[in-house]
Amino acid sequence: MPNKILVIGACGQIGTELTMKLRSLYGNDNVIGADIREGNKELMQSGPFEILDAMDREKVSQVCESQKVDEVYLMAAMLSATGEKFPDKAWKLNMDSLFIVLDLAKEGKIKKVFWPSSIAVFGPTTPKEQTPQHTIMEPTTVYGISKQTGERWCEYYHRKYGVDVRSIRYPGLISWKTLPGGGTTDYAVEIFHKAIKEGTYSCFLSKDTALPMMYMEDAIRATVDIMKAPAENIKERSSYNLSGMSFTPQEMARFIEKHLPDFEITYEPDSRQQIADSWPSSIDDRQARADWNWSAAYDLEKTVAEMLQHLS
Ligand code: AKB
Repeated sequence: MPNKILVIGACGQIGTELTMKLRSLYGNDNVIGADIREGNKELMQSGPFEILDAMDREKVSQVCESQKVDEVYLMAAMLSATGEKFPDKAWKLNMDSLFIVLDLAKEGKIKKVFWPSSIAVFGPTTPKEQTPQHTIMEPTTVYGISKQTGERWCEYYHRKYGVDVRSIRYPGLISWKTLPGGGTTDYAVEIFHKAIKEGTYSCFLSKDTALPMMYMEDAIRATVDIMKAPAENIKERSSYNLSGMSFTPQEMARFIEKHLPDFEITYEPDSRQQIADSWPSSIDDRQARADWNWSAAYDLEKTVAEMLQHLS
């Protein structure tokens, strides 16, 4: 069991729920949330919090040393769609923050690192269906390039310096507690807010764009489980493929209509369509299943029911 955990990017879509889960598992005082801005009330009030820029090497190091942190979850990142608007900033944030944390682990100042990768590491030349763990990876977004590069560096730091770094290639994540920001899969969350408030949604992807997705509860469980697994079980030190469900906007809309019969969806694909077209439709996660017992619990039907119940 870790003594102290630091979650960098604690106020983001994954960070918020991850921090709360880790606090419930390891004790509120043992899980420090950190972000460049404050987050929701529950997160701010339930345990320690630091205002922290993930690119500030000195401050990250000082928080880890002064608080005797032994595990860092680095959740701060600029996602695919925003990254295309600000390529320099995306590259700098995504890479600088990773090196800071990997170096702390290399120097023995922290014991374990979690770093999220993404299905964005794949590109148009990758097999689209049941994308294998090891395959062609030619990402076309800055975000995808930063994640693929990050994966190589994680593997390198493990092999060369023995750093215990663990990683998952998250698909699009669906959650009701915190909104996503700047991703290509964000429609799968926005659709619920609009369906409930306005009864209509204009989707920025075409109706038949199938993408890999996952309900947040599954993603958080996967994150906790991969970090708890014995080190010898983690055979993939770049990042693990992880699959929850795959669906198109039209399929999701049909499930929403079962609960809200008047719901209407229209399709106006924008620049995010090109990004979505370069990503896989479904993911083969057999290695995560074999190595650390991963298995998803939520399908599309269950996810839609949960989202509508919590947001209504
Ligand atoms: C995005 O759409 O950029 C992210 C991701 C798949 O990593 N949700």
